[in-house]
Amino acid sequence: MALHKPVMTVQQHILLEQKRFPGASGEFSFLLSGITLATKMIQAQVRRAGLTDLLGSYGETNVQGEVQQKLDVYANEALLDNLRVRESVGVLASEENERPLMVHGSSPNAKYAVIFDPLDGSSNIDVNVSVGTTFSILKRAEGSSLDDSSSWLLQPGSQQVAAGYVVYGSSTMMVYTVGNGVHGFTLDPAVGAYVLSHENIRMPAQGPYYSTNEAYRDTFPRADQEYIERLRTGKLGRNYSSRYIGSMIADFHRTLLKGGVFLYPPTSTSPDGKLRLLYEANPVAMIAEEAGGAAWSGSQRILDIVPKTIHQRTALAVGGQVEMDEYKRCLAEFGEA
Ligand code: AHM
Ligand code: MG
Repeated sequence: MALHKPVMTVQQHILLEQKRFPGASGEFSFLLSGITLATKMIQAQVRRAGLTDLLGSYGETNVQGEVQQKLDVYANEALLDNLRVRESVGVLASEENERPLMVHGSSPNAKYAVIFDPLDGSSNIDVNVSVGTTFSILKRAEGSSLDDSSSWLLQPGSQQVAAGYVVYGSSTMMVYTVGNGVHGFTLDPAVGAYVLSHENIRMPAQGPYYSTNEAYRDTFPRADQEYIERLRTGKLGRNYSSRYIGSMIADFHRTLLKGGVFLYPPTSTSPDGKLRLLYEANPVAMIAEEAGGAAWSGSQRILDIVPKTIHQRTALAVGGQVEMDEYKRCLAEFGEA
């Protein structure tokens, strides 16, 4: 009887996926290994957060005007340090940094821009609630200037060549897509490797939960208020229950696996929505669509939005087919805002 069970690590998986691209040289898998390594470092600190001196605020505010947690800063540095040494990376853009970093931007070998939110939901960290890292990878547009970071970054999400996230929850899990399905890998802490645990994830067409910050409901646009009312009152043929963690990645991860809808509409305090298009909405939108779901802002498909600035915000509704069809119906009936 064989005692050893073969496993598929995320690195093996990426190498197999890469073979689908003609002329692939291995540089893309090396780039992604920077993300897997950095997120293992981040999870090690997250797991020990109460024991080390890494809890609490760092004493500065970031470009979004939010108080930076020490772990935000640690996570940002871990990603920047591990990615800037990959020669295929030309630009790094982090939610925590005002300006993107040109790393090998003028090298002809630099092809990719990596965009990330190092620690999403970090205000939850002190109370042991799940947080996450998101990433989105764009390829430098053909003919675009090597030294101008905007031409690398201000592309619609439909141009992403890969996207994913890591959720630091009851286990650490990485979910990613290169446009060929969505795959989930659980970190085996004893071995230190992300191991394939959720192959070809499909979002249920209809799920049991809706997820939004109901405290702001009275200030949502009319279409969103009506939509929530329909979910609550059985108009979609089932009685929805509500779940809201306040960590987008944790809320989205549940929505991806169990189905339903997550929404963060415009509110009186965040009239353009709170979430960031490049760091948060684009990666989850690509994953949702690849898994059979959809993602919309108040007026259009998230992946069609052409960004004007790297830190721009957007309204976001992301979920399964049945929920999102009804969402679009509400937008058509009640207008977007
Ligand atoms: P962050 O990137 O500064 O951590 O903020 C984003 C977080 C999301 O994870 C979450 O969906 C949202 O903020 C929660 O906001 P609210 O507390 O307004 O419901
Ligand atoms: Mg954040």
